[in-house]
Amino acid sequence: MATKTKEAPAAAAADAADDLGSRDRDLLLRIYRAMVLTRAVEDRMVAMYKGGDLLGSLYTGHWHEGISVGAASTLRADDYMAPIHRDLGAHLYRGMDAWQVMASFMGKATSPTGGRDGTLHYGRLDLGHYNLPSHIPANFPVATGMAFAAKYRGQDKVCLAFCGDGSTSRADFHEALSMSSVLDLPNVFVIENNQFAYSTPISMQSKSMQFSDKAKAYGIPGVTVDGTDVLAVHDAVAEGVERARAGKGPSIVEGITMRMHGHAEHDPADYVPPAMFEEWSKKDPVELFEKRLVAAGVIDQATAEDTRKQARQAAIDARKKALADPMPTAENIEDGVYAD
Ligand SMILES: Cc1ncc(C[n+]2csc(CCOP(=O)(O)OP(=O)(O)O)c2C)c(N)n1
Repeated sequence: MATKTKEAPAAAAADAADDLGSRDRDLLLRIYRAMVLTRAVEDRMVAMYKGGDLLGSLYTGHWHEGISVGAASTLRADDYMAPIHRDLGAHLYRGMDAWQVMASFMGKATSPTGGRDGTLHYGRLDLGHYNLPSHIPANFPVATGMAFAAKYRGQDKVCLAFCGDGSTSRADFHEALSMSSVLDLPNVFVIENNQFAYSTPISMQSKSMQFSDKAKAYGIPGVTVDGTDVLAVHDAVAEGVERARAGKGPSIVEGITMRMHGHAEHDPADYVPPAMFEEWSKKDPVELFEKRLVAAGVIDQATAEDTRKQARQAAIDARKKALADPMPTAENIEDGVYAD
């Protein structure tokens, strides 16, 4: 089965003759608000990292908002998701609270794992969000298992899994794809191509022209889209979700973007050529989508400013709550860690 590339040039973002009028307005607004909130929360968390609020390092998804929110916005509430460390947007879109993520990075007792996850590996099983395993992309075989469980139980649920470009070199990626494809499981696998796996550039990671080409090995569809165009991601993933729910098996969607911060906030990313940052700074997915909504008359400038103001306040309030929350105590620190 062929892989294809869907071009969605940034110039289209400001094109007044956009097709936004034919789309669900409420969905567009939900996507926009989630992207703005994600950026505000991550900017706040960077400040928190610098200010010493957090226990460990901080992994962010600047310029990944189009992929994480665009993909998550295709799911039903009862579907499953196996996100990675760049996918705050997917968590927030589907109901995770910003303070819970902050509480996780602080090891607080009120975080979804009660402070037991080593700060980064938060999830919400009640929302269908599987906790990120440390070893990447170990979430892919788990996503395959979740999809298998749904199919076995006769449920029409889909499991959406995310990984980075570097993760596609690992065995678990191929094992998951192999099993999911041969059993026609209801998976969509999203590859977040952000140009680097820690300091390794994509040219040293793969000979494939595009990461979605890896779909060919498994006889499934693979498509590459502009990951800074949230609607291009949404449409490509929606196609995969529809296919998966109809029992036709998995597919791969690659979104191309840039990791605009270091691997984590402790990493100054000196190995990235400055010209690359310069070039990609013109493709901020949040800004591009906002401009597009304003140009098409879906929102006006005042609404955009208000949305950003509210998101900033929500991030400030989330920090206050997370800071005030308690740490686990010596008496209960081992609860939930070991199986009885
Ligand atoms: C098996 C394994 N090896 C190494 C690591 C350390 N590590 C965490 S993220 C990462 C880079 C991942 O790159 P990529 O998959 O491209 O995702 P990105 O972080 O760029 O979004 C590495 C090497 C790990 N978590 N698991």
